[in-house]
Amino acid sequence: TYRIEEPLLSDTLGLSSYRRRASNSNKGTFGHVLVAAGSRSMSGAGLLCSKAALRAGSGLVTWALPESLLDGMLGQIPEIMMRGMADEGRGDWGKISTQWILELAANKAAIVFGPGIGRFDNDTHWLRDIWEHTTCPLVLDADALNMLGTSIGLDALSRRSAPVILTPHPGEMARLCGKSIPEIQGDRIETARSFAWKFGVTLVLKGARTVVATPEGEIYINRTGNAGMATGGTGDVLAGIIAGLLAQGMSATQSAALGVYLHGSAGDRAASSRPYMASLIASDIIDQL
Ligand code: B4P
Ligand code: MG
Repeated sequence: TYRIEEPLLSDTLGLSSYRRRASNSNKGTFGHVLVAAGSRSMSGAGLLCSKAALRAGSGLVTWALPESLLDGMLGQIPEIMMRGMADEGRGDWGKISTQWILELAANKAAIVFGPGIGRFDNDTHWLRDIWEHTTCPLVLDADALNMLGTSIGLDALSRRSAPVILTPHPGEMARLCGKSIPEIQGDRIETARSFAWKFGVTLVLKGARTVVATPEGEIYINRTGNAGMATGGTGDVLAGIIAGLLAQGMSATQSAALGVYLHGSAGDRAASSRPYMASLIASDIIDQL
């Protein structure tokens, strides 16, 4: 068991190399993230996730979203590219085509799926298509986690050659592993460790003292962050940060553990710059990255 502290991070998780950028680098050096996120009532999740991936340092970010939301989102973050998917005006992911998403995924260094996508009718095939036909690291969050069991099947997870990082909060973890939230919270480390080990994934069990468990059975416990972060959208920010680190070539373990640490540190800075942490909102975390 490790505690994440600055000296340990510098030595083992690559924080020191992350801080340096070679002077002759270009945006291609730092990878291209595909964010598949947002739906009519939760488009902000895609904005937060995309902006966080950029602030974490990825060279490029493309946000894929239902086409009817595109006009309202254009220009909100001038630095990101957007691609709209034909949605027959529905504003959801029900009409997603395998070919469309695979074309978008083709040249990406990391993909993050799930923030704010909601549930939709044909959600069983497309996640499996992505999982089978793409070769870059995948971050699955929010409703992508809720559809995991029916689309890919947990037992198949370990057969993917590129890394898979799952970022459940305790409620999502309960659905994934069939335990109750009190059972999970009663033994967060063992819950995370056994799931990551059994299914060959990197698991980020969120909440105060987020636990990162690796497929090899290692555990990292985060000490940054605060209760001001218990507010809508902060999980979407974390998923974007982790994908942004993956795109820069960090391993799944580095990206998950360092991402959780940086997310909490930025949250601590955001809280300390306000008289009451209650007023912290997810965008403040991005601003402090
Ligand atoms: P959803 O309605 O699915 O919430 P969401 O859209 O996923 O929100 P978001 O993406 O912003 O936040 P997330 O939790 O992903 O589900 C919320 C429901 O899930 C709750 O009503 C509850 O039933 C259950 N649930 C969630 N968290 C729980 C918990 N800790 N205990 C029991 N039940 C829980 O991401 C939030 C981010 O903020 C994470 O990175 C997290 O680590 C961080 N954070 C939150 N509180 C923190 C704290 N006190 N200290 C440090 N970090 C904290
Ligand atoms: Mg969430």
